[in-house]
Amino acid sequence: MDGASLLDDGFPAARLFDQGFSYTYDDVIFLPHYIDFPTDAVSLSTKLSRRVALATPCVASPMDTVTESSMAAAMASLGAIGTVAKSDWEKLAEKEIRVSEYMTKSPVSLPAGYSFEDVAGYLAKNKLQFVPLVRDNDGEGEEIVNLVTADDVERIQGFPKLALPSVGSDGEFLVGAAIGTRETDKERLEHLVKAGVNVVVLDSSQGNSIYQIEMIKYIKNTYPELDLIGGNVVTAYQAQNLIQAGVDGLRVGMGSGSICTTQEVCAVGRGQATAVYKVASIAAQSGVPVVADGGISNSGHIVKALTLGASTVMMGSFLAGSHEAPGTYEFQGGRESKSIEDLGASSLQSAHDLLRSDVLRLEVRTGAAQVEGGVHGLVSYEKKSF
Ligand code: CPR
Repeated sequence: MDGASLLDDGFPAARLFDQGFSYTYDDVIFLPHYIDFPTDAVSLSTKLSRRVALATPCVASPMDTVTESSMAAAMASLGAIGTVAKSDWEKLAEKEIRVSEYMTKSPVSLPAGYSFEDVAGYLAKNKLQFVPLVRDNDGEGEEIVNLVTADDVERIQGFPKLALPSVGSDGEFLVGAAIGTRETDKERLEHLVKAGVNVVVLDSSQGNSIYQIEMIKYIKNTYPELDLIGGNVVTAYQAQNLIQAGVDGLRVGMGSGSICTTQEVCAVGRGQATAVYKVASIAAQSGVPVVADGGISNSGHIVKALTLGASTVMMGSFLAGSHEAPGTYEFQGGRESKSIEDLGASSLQSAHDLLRSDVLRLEVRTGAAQVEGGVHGLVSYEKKSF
């Protein structure tokens, strides 16, 4: 064998994913490439959909155990985004009712223009647990625009400074929301648009249906300025149909979610690594960003999803149980982030370019290799996922 053949090491993605196997994130591993830049030159800035840019490629799932306002605000403040299910609103018989009718009066308030630091200082100095922020409503009294609690201050001060926050042209945090494809979802969408939603995600495990395609056409006709993410899809054919209908982003995953039984119950789906690679490959030709939805249980899975062509990862169970998720939680240790530097990529675009030019090489990991790739052989060990 000559030197050139010996150097042709590992599999290009196109070959690896064309062998008839359905690979999960754990099944595959990237071979390290060449680093010619410092760690602080790595940028993870990305697009959630055609017109929504993010500094951090992470999305909180529209699940009632994951994303309500706290999670959406926390994700946006870190440069990522949350997608709310807003299900409590749907249960209200009177949808136009004002939030103020549910509230008790506060003896103190601060002007809405106060900075976070000023509000934090005011709460600490006066030993208060919360304070509403108000603005003058065109001479018709004061309008509450926010409520800051001492818990919010403690949490926000503890956030790592990762990236610029996700803020829209109106100066507010970006937020997404999920809707279905029924007639009632059109009314919900109208309220979401009035409330300032920045991106809408269609919620379906099999998105390639006449119902979704009609909904995509309705939304793009009625709200041409609103970015719309369709899905879920796992094949190039499904993706192509939704792209032709007009989506601005695609959500990928069928049966990969931590609480999803689709593959067992319905016998359809796809390994998430294969699904992300196949869909992202076709979506890239139309400039449609891909959200890799579900199956993330450690930071290596995030790197794999993004390197296989996704522009963002959507996470449910990975975020559930955190301070910002609804409900109660159990603390299991701190969290920190890592980057894609070992692949020799300084940005998501350069990772995708390396993948598609066949420079980046992969291999399938056998069961034994997966055991070796995790911590092993220790008497006791507490697993951390990132
Ligand atoms: P994990 O991040 O928890 O693995 O997966 C989250 C994803 O699982 C969600 O974004 C969604 O696509 C999917 N999912 C959420 N709730 C589900 C139910 Cl009740 N059934 C099937 N899939 C679900």
